[in-house]
Amino acid sequence: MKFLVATASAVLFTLLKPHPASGATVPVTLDIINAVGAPDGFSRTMVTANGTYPGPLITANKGDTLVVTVNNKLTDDSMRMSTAMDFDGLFVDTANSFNEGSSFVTACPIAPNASYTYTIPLINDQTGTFWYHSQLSVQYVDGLRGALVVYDPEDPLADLYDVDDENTIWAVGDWWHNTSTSMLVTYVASGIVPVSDTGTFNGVGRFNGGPEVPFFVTNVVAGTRYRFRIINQSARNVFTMSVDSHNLTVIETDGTPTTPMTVNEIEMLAGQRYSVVLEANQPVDNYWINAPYTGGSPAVNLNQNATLARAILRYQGAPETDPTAPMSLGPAEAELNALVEANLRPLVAQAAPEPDINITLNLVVTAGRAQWNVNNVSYLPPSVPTLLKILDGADSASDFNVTENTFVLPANKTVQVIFPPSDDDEAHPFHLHGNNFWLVKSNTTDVVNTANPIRRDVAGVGAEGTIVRFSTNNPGPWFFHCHIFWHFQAGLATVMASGLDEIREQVHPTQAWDALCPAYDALPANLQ
Ligand SMILES: [Cu+2]
Repeated sequence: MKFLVATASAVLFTLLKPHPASGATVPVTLDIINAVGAPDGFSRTMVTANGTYPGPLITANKGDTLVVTVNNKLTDDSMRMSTAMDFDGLFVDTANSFNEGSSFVTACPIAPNASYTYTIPLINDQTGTFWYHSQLSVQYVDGLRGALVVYDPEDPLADLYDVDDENTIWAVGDWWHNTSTSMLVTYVASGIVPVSDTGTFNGVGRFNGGPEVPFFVTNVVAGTRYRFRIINQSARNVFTMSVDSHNLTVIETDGTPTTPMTVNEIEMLAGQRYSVVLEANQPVDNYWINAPYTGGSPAVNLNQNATLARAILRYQGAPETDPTAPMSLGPAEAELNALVEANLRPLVAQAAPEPDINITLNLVVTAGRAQWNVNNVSYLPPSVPTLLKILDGADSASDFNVTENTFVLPANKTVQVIFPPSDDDEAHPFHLHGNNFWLVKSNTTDVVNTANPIRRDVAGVGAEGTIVRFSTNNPGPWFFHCHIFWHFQAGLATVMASGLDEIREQVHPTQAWDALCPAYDALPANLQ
């Protein structure tokens, strides 16, 4: 269904909004193929969905069922040949936990020349901005990442914006010229996390000395309000978003409708998402969208120039040229009004329940090595997925390898996880699968807020300490890990496995799921 929208300048244009009926089945086909591309002008072989970086936008409506068929057509064994798909931030019910896509937690990877269909009912009226990426090793570094939006036909904040469509997605991400597999070898040998060459904005970017790849252009019409959905699809980098001369009003945080909060700069950790409303209320012109990033020392990689991570906001009627303003990193100090995570409030206030269980997680790196530890354990993926062990009768923590760092929890309880303050200068974006959490203490504040904390699924863990609470009322083995995938690969992960009896009662995997592990286990190493 198409709506005609009249803007203040009396320009008519069509606004693509999905049909409002919910409960539809949304079929999606992702062909995972190697493709040669040059997002920043440097040509390399990539792992892609349907040949593009980022992959195609997936859209659905509240209450729909996504049916995503992943056809593994990878042929280049200089990178991982198997694959797995995670749909970041979507709630997953217990019965469907086998379709959650986390390698060696809820499923085995998909072998080359094989297919798997992830059937994902969208539950709990969840809406918002999400993304998908490979959840096998650090494979998404090679390009396998894309945006996923669940629209709300009854969005309570719809009055605040006029346009929200496929042209209002801003996906930023870190980009490397080397393959993930070669960089993983270097990381293991050196203990130094690979420093990106480039920051990409909707799949294009520039590096020092590289070609002047045209910046991505977002077209706007004066007098119109846009809902931009910003996704940090990085495996490491922190992006700081701003638009010259424009404010950004946050209305969504990782899928949680948010009490509108107007700022002019937003720092985003890997995996985080925000929707912002931008009103095109400035003189017709070109404006910089600034997306500088941090992630390791630029001295380690001389290609890196964070100032070159940007795009152009172009008003209808402006010349097709770069903005004349200098490239800045964001608002000047005197005008800065940066988002403070601790100040975010959900549109629907909800107190965090009192915890039944407390867990303290201490994150420590093994000095000089590519090894991270949570409470002295460095996570290693098991050969038999956690879920399969549970279905086969695993009942307590001792039924899992120590290196699975699996916390066995009762169903229908509230779990509080305390991350004590650390002396890390790089915050770890901890991400919970299958759920979100109440962020009762953000790393940006000393204050504990249990009355109306924001609910999200990725939050920074660092110098100030972080406290989250989550419910185990949708039991499952849910990955809880750092979204800096280099750290994740180096062991910075746990599994929060709740309600093991409930899992056994409710989870009935398909034959297609049963076939994944035998097929993967039979592969020679270069095809895994
Ligand atoms: Cu980390």
